[in-house]
Amino acid sequence: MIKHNEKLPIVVLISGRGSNLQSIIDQAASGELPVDIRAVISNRPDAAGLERARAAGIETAVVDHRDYPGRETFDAALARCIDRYRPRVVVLAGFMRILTPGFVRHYRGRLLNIHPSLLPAYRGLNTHQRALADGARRHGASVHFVTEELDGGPVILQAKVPVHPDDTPETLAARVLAEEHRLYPAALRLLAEGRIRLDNGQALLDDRPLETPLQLDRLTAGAD
Ligand code: NHR
Ligand code: GAR
Repeated sequence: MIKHNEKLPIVVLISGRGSNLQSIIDQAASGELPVDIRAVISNRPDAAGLERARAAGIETAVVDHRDYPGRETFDAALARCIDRYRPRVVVLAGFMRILTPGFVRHYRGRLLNIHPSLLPAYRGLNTHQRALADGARRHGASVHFVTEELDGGPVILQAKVPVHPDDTPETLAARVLAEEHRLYPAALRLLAEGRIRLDNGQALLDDRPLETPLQLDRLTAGAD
């Protein structure tokens, strides 16, 4: 295994509140997470997460999708903006625009997303509402490599939460979000340590195929 002692340079893409961004900022600041957040980029000028980045002294940029005639031109501008910061990894944290195949290929193996469901269940939007409507008993969040297939790339790490009989989409979302705030830093640490990579469309952990996603509770229990 290759040891990486350098901090992993990342750019974080957001569209809104930025609470996942905050969890990454906090763990990076405390030294628990060896990443260097080079910039935070939003497609929405009013995203609250931009203020979180500024408060932490991190560079921010806005690439407003409404300024572009279509997805290809928006994605090209977004990629130009990202590449000025030379990140090794691009982190989608509540980023709400579907990305074109060309963009995804440009960052193959270097693009991560956190999705509020136990993938492959509930790809796409409104995941909490759909889990409740189905009477699901377990729900959660997943960190995955982004591929051309929406929410379909290899899953690295998941966290599960119970669904309570009296849950609303809001109470369930809050329970999942609390886990997300532990999940994304844990996944980024594996990447920063050089333990996880994408190879031929498959996630490898310590150079072996990851047959099933890692689970956060087992990871923090200290399997090694
Ligand atoms: N792009 C690709 N190619 N592959 C993925 O897996 C992606 C992606 C872009 C974003 C995040 C994803 C999620 O975690 C993500 C994964 C937005 C939409 C969506 O329908 C769907 C999934 C995700 C993010 N967006 C609408 C659109 O037309 C806009 C919605 C809005 O602006 O509120 O792009 O859930
Ligand atoms: C999170 O729950 C994240 O999983 C989800 O949006 C929320 C963003 O919160 N992402 C998506 O739904 C992507 N389509 P945050 O802005 O506070 O991190």
